[in-house]
Amino acid sequence: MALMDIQVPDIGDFDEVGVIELLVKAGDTVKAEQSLITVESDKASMEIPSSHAGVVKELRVQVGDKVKQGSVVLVLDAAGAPARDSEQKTAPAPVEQAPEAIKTEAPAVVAAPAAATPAPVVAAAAVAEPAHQPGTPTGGLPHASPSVRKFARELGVPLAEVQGSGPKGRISHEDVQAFTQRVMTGSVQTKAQAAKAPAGGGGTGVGLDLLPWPKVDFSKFGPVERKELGRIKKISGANLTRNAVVIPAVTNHDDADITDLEAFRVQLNKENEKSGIKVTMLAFLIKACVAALKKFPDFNSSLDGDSLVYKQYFHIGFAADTPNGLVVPVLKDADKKGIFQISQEMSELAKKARDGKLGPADMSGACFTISSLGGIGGRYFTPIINAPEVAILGVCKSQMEPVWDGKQFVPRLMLPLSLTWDHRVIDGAAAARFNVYLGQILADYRRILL
Ligand code: CAO
Repeated sequence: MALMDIQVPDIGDFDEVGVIELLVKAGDTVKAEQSLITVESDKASMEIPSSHAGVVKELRVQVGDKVKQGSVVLVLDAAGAPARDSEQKTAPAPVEQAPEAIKTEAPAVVAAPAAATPAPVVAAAAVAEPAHQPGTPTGGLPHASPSVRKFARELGVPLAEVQGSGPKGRISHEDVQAFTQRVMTGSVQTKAQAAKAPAGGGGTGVGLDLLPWPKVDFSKFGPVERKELGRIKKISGANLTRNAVVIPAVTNHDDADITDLEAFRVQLNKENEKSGIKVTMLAFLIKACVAALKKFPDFNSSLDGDSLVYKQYFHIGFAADTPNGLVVPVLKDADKKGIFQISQEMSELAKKARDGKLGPADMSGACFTISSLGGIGGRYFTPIINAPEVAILGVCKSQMEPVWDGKQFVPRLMLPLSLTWDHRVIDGAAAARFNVYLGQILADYRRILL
């Protein structure tokens, strides 16, 4: 047995470099000049070749280690291996260099090894030649030049899964690009993606590979003040983000003619002035939504894995704006309550919300949510679904509009409706029907009896 330390040769301008890839493992048979590890400085990466042929006895470096000239890469049993031609000296093969690095000297040519590093000898200026020739597989590594390997590493492409189009299956830059394109379009899955994909097949596992959040020093542009987000904003923010990202949500906009309903509401409030209960448009909307949920039960369901859970109860959440942030109290069993009771309970819940006194029971169990900005203004908006509900109705301020009645334009009070729905559960046609039905009830409330 002729054990020898294989050391990092002279690597030119670079003092210390990081190990980013191990190309061999203990037990591998390596040839002279075969690449052993890849190292990377801030300017370039290069492969460190073996000065001798033999069998790897022990690796002395790991990914993440810092190495420099003379660091022992591995212990090699060179017994019986043909000695390397002493004239054919081994240089680290640069993988890719940043422009500044190219301007600097290539790794220096050293004629003789330093005393402390007898084994490897560095020779020849840096060249972009691959460390491995096509057709010379190295310990099971795919055939690819160092620059192609670096390119694949940067993209996170598993090179072993790329089909090479070159001689003897050599992988080119174009092969890596084509593979990446196929993965991004979903026509191919990497093994890692396939392993992560849910049972039953769905999903490409591409994931949200988002850019980091922009970090801006705003004080550079003018005076600023920093305030911590409130507790409600922190909690609702996390929920809203999940719901916005996970749910394939679509919003249908429509208008409902509430001319007669508003007149009825005003009349009711006049008649019942002394009761102290103010009937709101939202109460009528809640009742109308219950009727629509009964007619279109998919809207009163929740996704649970591959199943839909259909609720036999009708609890309606309504978004309430409070000084501390947005909360959603839930009006329970709306199907069993009349307009007066709904108006009264809503006003109590809204007060509790503003006073910050809602308990968890007041805010749980909703089947469907209404978010009304009608008291404020605006035309349409795209509310975010309150998971695990599958739809939400956004309502804006009603206004008089000229509506064509077949003969003439007549002034009608029109209520803008924005229905956001989960496309995994509901189709566009069903959403349009839901909105149309809602509009019909609001235009003629007698239809709720049908
Ligand atoms: N069109 C025109 N006027 C409307 C209207 C509509 N769609 N809805 C309400 N109004 C009127 C009311 O009639 C009332 O008028 P009067 O004072 O003359 O009677 C006035 O606007 C104020 O109503 P309100 O908003 O206080 O009452 P409400 O029952 O409509 O709503 C509540 C109650 C709790 C939903 C509401 O106060 C609220 O908090 N809304 C904001 C919801 C929200 O923030 N949604 C966004 C969520 S996404 O961030």
